[in-house]
Amino acid sequence: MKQTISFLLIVTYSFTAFSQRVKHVQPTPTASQLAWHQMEYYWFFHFGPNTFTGKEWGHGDEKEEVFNPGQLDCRQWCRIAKAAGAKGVIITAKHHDGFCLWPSKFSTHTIRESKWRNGKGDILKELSQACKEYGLKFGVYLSPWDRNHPDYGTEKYNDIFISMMKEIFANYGPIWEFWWDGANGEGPNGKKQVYDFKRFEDFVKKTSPQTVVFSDIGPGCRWVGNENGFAGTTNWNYLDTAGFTRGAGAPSIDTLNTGNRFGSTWIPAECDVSIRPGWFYHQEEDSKVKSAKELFQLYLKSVGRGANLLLNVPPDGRGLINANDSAAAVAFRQLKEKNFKQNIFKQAAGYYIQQGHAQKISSLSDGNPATQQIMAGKETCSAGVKLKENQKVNAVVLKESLRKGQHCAAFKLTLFNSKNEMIKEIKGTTIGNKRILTFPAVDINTIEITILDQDGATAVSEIEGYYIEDDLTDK
Ligand code: FUL
Repeated sequence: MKQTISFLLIVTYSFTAFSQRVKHVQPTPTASQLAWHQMEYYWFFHFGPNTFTGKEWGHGDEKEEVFNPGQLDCRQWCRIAKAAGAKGVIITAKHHDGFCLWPSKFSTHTIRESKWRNGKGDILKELSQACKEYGLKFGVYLSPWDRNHPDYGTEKYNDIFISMMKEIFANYGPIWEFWWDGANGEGPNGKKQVYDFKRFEDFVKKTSPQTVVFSDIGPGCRWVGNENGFAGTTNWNYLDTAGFTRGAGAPSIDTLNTGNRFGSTWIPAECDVSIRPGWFYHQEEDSKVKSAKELFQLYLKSVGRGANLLLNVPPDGRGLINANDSAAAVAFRQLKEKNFKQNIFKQAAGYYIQQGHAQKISSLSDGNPATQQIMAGKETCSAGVKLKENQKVNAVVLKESLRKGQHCAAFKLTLFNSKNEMIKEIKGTTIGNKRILTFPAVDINTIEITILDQDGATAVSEIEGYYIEDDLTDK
């Protein structure tokens, strides 16, 4: 009898421990993904034959000689990207037309076949070097869809794709992010390709494990489900990928936009959007470049919702960034820096209240991402930052430390004035790397967060308050 009881106890204990473990296991980011979150904002360069033919999707039969950027200067691209506050760049090494911006041995449709620099030029080389000079991360977009390659639509093309990646990693690395576009149509012979993505993934993992691979379903980061630059106001860094494929078989647009709360893999969202209507440069769009204020709105809807912003700024037919684009992008940086320069709550007194018990803390206002406040319960704990006097505030920035996962599912912000009167309450769902909330300006001295729902315990690393130009608040 005694033996049966202890057996039962052991079984019950083990089962409980096991189910608790199962319940609490949440994916966490890799070191490269954590570093990727810190990148926040970087540039896309769409460049190739389309720049010269006016197309967005080249057919792959464009003559190589159309490609001739007489004044090409990758240092100019990087100088402007840097001046505009971007932390890295990603270049279309090969778009759907199959034209390679490096002299690949595995294609006869490359810059080597063009007249540009007598076929001796190499844009990946020039750009990767310029990135090193300007302290920018270097990333590569390589379209699996290829409307030129004669082997497209056959198993041999999978070998070709691997060989091209091999060339790129060997000659132009380190590659910080690698982009596989989900678009997949027919090749020159009318055939569609069955991609061996498992092999592609294994190849990158083995060759360059620190590279973050973008696609509809990662594995490094995911497409956000639209090309307007908006992440969901709920934005989980988790995604379920089982049963899904890239392209037509990807999760729904909504799922890509918000992620899956209980998703089994860490695959954060990246918002790709162009500064112009098209991805490639077209002169007739020179007057349609997004303004600094529009870019600021995009920033609020991407980085301000915990995603990264990949802004496309396409070089023109001279091989230079157009003056309209650089003016708007640099003005955006200035707007961003000016308006988020002064966290009014920096060094403010901080507190944490757990079931009525209050304690002083400094982690939420010390400007140090390494210090955090762990929010121990749902609706039972709050944390705040408090000034002596009221200040005008119309933007709050929350930061969640992601090292141990993303936890907050719903929160409430309560804003008080120095008479301890409640002035405003704002509800939100996820926080993630950064959550920016804007609202009509109020005079307050306290910002308090209460976690309404969470999985695990949210680690809030900062609560910041700003007064930004009124017409910059979220539209
Ligand atoms: C899409 C492509 O079809 C567009 O041309 C562009 O490259 C965009 C970033 O991705 O899927």
